[in-house]
Amino acid sequence: MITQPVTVLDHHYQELSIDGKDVIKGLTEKRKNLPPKYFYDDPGSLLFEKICELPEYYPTRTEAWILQQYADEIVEITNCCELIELGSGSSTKTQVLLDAYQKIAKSCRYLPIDVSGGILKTSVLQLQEKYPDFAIHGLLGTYEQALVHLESNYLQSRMLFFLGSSLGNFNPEECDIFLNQVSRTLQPGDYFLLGIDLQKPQDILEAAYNDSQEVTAAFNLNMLSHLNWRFQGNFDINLFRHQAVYNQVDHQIEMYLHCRKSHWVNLEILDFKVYFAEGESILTEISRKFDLVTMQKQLQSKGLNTVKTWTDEKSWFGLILCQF
Ligand code: AVI
Repeated sequence: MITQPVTVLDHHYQELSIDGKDVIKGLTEKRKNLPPKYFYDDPGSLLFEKICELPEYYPTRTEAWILQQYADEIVEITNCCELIELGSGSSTKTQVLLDAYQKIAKSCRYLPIDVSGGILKTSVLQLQEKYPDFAIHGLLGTYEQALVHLESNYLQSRMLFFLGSSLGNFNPEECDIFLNQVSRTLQPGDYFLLGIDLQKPQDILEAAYNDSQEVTAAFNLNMLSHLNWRFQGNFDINLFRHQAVYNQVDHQIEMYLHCRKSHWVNLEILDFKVYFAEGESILTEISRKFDLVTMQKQLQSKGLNTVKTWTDEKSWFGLILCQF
């Protein structure tokens, strides 16, 4: 019997989540903004992979280093049967954990979850070949859909993990909702492994999001090309300029597209026209930078108690393992 490597969590997902209402809403607000999910069309996903390799963009390699150092210890502590990864992407970093699980010859179930069907399917097929003793099955959907699905499909002891500091792209309210949902998918004794980017000097943060090769600029501007393609728009990317600034009060990087010259933009499929004044900005992403102790307290308020934390030598990135 050939089983499908990926389960689509909501067959209407594509139509439902990209009806563009959020674009209209964001661009009609006083401080214009766009949801970061529009970064990730195919070219955007490729640009993000390139960002992860940039010399200035430390989070990916720092988290990978921590995982390499401590994967055996994580496996020894958790020793669970079902590994679930939210926002798995290419699952590259995860393989360090899967290797460590394989060493203790445990037959695990690995469920990678992503919104991007292409990358999910490819990585599931590759992983099935690499780890023939593991049951590997992808779930295609949003975090929210996946967490609802997991809540009502509990099989065995779990470790849920959310790496790459993707939590930082949620505002505090979204973060709270997300963590509530996470704890609803866990049973007493289950684990949650969270990777978070930590607060550090402004110059290091701003360099990571304003890289010298301008890959992050291309990634940010690509959002407008994506909207053009999806909604038959006429954004001219030459009329916008990328900038990322660190907001020291809210401890977050804010990525903007600044308009160089006043003009109108039309998104035909949405039947929507919007005016940009010269100097006006669109906020396309926040990337929050956390304090390890404060985050542990927030997790604890959701019943997620820290078992152990790990960081790198400079304390730039943190991994928190908690138990429900
Ligand atoms: C996906 N996310 C955790 C990245 C970040 O650092 O907030 C997205 C990113 N934006 C610009 N560079 C990377």
